[in-house]
Amino acid sequence: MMAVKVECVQGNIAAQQDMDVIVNAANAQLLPGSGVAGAIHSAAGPGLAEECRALAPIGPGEAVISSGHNLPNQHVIHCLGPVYGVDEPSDRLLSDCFRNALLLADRSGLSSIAFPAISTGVFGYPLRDAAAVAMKAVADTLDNLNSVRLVRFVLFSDQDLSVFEDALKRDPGLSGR
Ligand code: AR6
Repeated sequence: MMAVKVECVQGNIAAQQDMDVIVNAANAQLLPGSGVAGAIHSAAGPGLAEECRALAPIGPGEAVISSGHNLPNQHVIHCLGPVYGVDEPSDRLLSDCFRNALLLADRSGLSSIAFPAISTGVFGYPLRDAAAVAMKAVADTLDNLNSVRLVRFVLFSDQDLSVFEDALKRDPGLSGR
């Protein structure tokens, strides 16, 4: 198994110049929304929403891939996270988002993927719990990756960054990598 690097940075998911694919915290219809989806669609331009029409709707935990349009990235993977306390089991559905996105990127031959903190905005998932789920999902998927070499989590605030860095350090499958 080749090494996969997992890192956390503070920033804007729509401004990751060096990544092959960025992940969208989408809605079921894959329409431009607020937060991550708003930032990605406005940077990508209207061609993204047009392409997405044929890919929608998706269900919680699912991931689909589109081109990146005017983004600096070749592709966007759109994931629908669970609405916390509504789409159950929320932890399983959130974990499916990360696993399905990683496997889709890998099958597409991509080597770097950037994730936002899916479900932790409008969808209400507690950040600390979401961070632990995200890290475990990545750790559990590593053995199945052949082309993905870099997994980056992009957090909007310094506070959110420290929560994700802490979860990365605590995950038994990722710490010490
Ligand atoms: N870059 C990185 N992180 C961001 C950015 C950004 N540009 N903007 C917000 N965040 P959210 P969800 C953080 O609400 O909870 C949308 O309208 C934010 O602080 O974007 O999965 C969709 O259309 C939070 O921690 O996604 C859906 O209807 C995290 O990203 C719904 O909201 C996710 O916040 C999806 O809700």
